[in-house]
Amino acid sequence: MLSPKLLTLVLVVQPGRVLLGMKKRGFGVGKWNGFGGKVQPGETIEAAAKRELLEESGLTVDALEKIGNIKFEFVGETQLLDVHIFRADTFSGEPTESDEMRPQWFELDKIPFSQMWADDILWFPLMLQKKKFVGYFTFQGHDVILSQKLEEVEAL
Ligand code: 8OG
Repeated sequence: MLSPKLLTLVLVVQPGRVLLGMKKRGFGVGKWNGFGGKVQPGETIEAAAKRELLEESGLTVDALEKIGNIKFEFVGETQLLDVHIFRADTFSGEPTESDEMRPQWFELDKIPFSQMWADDILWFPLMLQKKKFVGYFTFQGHDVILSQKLEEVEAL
């Protein structure tokens, strides 16, 4: 039996660019990613998304738009990562490096997919077009996708 683990991920998007952070330690180290982490007991998913964004990037947001939900299975591991993905189009504050992440803006035609999780290149185009999606990916290790399902949905 897989035990689900709730995680958040926030992409901050401005006209023509997206903010990513270089993960400095832990799970996904060395990859560019949005900002997020584990939902704590008693916390809503959205509150967790805002907290993790602030902790890792220094940015505060009022409104987050739910944009996707992807579940990740890793062969040989018992946890199923249930990642709730949000997009933020406005924010306050200045991107600031934290212990976990080094933030950097990327122009939309220069997103560093070769240094990101392998699934991201499949759903970033949907996210950037504000299309909602759900997915299920099975990984072998952290770089190889064994099976994938990704579909657009009307609502999450
Ligand atoms: O707290 P921690 O840093 O371990 O949380 C993991 C973060 O990584 C969380 O924001 C969810 C995110 N994440 C995955 N898998 C993937 C993935 O395949 N692509 C992207 N972009 N993010 C992922 O756990």
